[in-house]
Amino acid sequence: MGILNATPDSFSDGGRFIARDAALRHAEQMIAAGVDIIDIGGESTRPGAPPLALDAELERVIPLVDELRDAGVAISIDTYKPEVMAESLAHGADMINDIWGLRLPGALEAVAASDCGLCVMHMIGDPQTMQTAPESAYDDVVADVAQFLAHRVADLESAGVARARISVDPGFGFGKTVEQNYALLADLPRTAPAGVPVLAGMSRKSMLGAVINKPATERLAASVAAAVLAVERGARIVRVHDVAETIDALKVWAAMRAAG
Ligand code: 7PJ
Repeated sequence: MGILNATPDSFSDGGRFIARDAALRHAEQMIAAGVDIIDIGGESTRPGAPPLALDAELERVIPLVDELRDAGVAISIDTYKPEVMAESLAHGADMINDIWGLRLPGALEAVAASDCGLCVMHMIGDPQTMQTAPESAYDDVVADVAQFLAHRVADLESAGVARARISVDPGFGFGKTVEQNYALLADLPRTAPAGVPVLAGMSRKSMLGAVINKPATERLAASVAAAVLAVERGARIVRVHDVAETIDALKVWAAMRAAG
């Protein structure tokens, strides 16, 4: 899964066009590199980021769905807003990736009637507050995340969502200390209900920066390593910025697996 930021336009109208154009070129590069899913996100959910207005998010995301839905790869939308989910699905998106795990009012209803794929992520608090006190938030981070994800999958199934549509994600960096993030990576298979595919997103995150002591722009090798470690532990989808490099690394992993 390649990350496509449908990000801000620091300029006015001309800038908006340039930003969209840049996003499309980035998408084309990821497709040429062999990406399977493009994850379009309009709102930054980094720790402390302010929320984005609905209209602004729609304006960033929907034109990209229109441009990319026939590009031959699956289109995922990284949103927690039910209106953005519904509108994206109406425009042909294939998957909804929700950091809130479809817990906000209206989210389940927005996806239940479609047959889209889903990613249900674990997070405590919200992006403004989640890093406030992660060290005291869990009894046992792996068991607590596993229990949360198992409950969400059960709730979705009760609401009529087929289990085959669901993937789960422990939510690296969302209300976790560095040590808790690595505990989740080490024990990744234990975070998911049996048979439900795991999505892992560690690309360029601070859990990597904490180990190599480098800024986000210099975390390529660490991100690729993290993706390989996640896939080795059973992750079926890795959410990454650096698609070409990650695919190369996973080809080496796959060649080893095929021989072993
Ligand atoms: C994740 C995400 C993640 C899923 C973001 C960033 C922050 N969706 N959206 N999992 N992270 N499913 O990329 O640094 O870890 S936004």
